Amino acid sequence: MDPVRGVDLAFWYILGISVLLLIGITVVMIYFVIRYRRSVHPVPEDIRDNLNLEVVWTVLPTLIALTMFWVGWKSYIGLREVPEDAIEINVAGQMFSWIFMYPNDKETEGELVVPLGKAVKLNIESWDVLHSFYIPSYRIKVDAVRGMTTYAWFNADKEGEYDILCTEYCGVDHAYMLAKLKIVPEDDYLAWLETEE
Ligand SMILES: [Cu+2]
Repeated sequence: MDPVRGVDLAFWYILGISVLLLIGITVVMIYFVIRYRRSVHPVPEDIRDNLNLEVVWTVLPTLIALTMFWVGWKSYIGLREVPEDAIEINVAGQMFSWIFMYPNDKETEGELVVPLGKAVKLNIESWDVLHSFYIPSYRIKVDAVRGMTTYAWFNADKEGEYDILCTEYCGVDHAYMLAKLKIVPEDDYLAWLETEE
């Protein structure tokens, strides 16, 4: 499944179930408060053991939690399985900017340009402390760790400009560690790739 759709599906599924439970529990709670108020039921009754009820309230939430896990797991797999035809760009985080390195050794700072309609794999590293590479529009957020290469990928399916942020507090200018993702037609990308900065 497309990663953006997968992540959104997991989000809305879990949020939907949470809202249903909130409404259900609140309605039952209000009903019980009124129905069993002290003026009507002054003496509480001690009720013990109801096997059927206990089985239901154990099995049902377990099944619901497992479906949440399944939806989340499917979306996670979508984020980790990179299409084979993806183009690869290396990314380095440093205090306080993102550096992008292209296959032809072109290097940019604060600007990631990719061709429209391609899957893009980003190999992410850090040159100093912990950073975290974040593109909200494509639902990817992966730590940049010194001495270790992590990765993320996205489907550049819509032309435009998108925000890139660092989302791991990395020092005084962390908040300014911003970059732009630009998705442009492939011809523009190839021409851009050959220009000198
Ligand atoms: Cu940072």
